[in-house]
Amino acid sequence: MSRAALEKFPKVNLLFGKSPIHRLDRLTEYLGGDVEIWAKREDVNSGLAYGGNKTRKLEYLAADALAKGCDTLVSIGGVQSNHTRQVAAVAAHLGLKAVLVQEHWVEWDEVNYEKTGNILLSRVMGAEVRLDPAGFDIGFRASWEKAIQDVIDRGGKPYAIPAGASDHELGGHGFAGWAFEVEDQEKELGFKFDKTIVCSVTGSSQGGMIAGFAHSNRAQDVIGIDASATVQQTWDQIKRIASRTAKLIELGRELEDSEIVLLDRWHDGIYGVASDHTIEAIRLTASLEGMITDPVYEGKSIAALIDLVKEGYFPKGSRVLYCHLGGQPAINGYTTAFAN
Ligand code: 5PA
Repeated sequence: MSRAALEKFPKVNLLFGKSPIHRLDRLTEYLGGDVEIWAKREDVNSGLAYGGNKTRKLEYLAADALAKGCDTLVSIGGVQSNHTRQVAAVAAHLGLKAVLVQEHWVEWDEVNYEKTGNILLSRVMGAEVRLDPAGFDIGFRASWEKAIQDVIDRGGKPYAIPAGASDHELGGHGFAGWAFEVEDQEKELGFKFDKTIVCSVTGSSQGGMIAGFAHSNRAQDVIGIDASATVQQTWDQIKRIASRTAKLIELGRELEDSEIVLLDRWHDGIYGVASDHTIEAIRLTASLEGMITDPVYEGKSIAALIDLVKEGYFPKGSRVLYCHLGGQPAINGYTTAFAN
């Protein structure tokens, strides 16, 4: 039921196709070989400015924006937001404008933090970038409402996209589709993954997966790794998005709290800054696999995966799917974390 219901929602194609799944052989071997580690790569899902999880979500929001005749995408994130960079790319690709509010979500004292990485790419793509001093919060913000109003005052037609394209009625659709895509790829591979690991902050990557996997009662096998350090707010938002998406794609039942699994040991106590432990996990994965993860999101979820395997969390013989959500451009703002 769910898959057919999802297919009724219009989307614009922004991805290359199915994102690739492959085995991380050397990481698997390094961790003893009892648990097979695989990755599904949203970091290479699109040719639009390095892609990432938002590009998949934006397939649905962009279709809605075009159907409504909007001419400007308005969104919000931190200075090194991957999301706003992907909004800028989608706007450029579709011939729309983009207004991006970039808040001071992270205290990171590095000379080029406000000039390099994601924010540089957004500027290159022609987005209007507005720096704002407000701190980290995944909720709705006055600066974003103001940016929307400014577009109206200028005679434009804004399409409002909340942080991470998450708390929006179409925010969970992209990753509900991701869950169905995994099930198709599992048929090709000839086996099913036992668990999925995914980083969560604004919640619609995990929330969408939960809504998609719930139809085959696999939602609780999605292990969210919080990187917000405002864990309850993220949990609540995942639940809200998963429930809304499940309803829209006609799951036909309510979700249980036990289907929302969010672990809180790897956020390093703060959004946007990585502990030495996280940096070590980033280096380990990069040196064994050539797979790059970032200090804000994916470094924290790969650290969690490594620790969980070491701790024996997954039974012997398990196959674990690490969902790589992108985010590498931000590493350019964190050169001092890798200086020695
Ligand atoms: C982000 C989010 P959700 O926000 O869907 O929970 O995904 C978390 C996440 N990995 C995981 C990467 C690389 C991400 O970029 N990024 C935000 C951004 O502004 O970039 C929304 C916070």
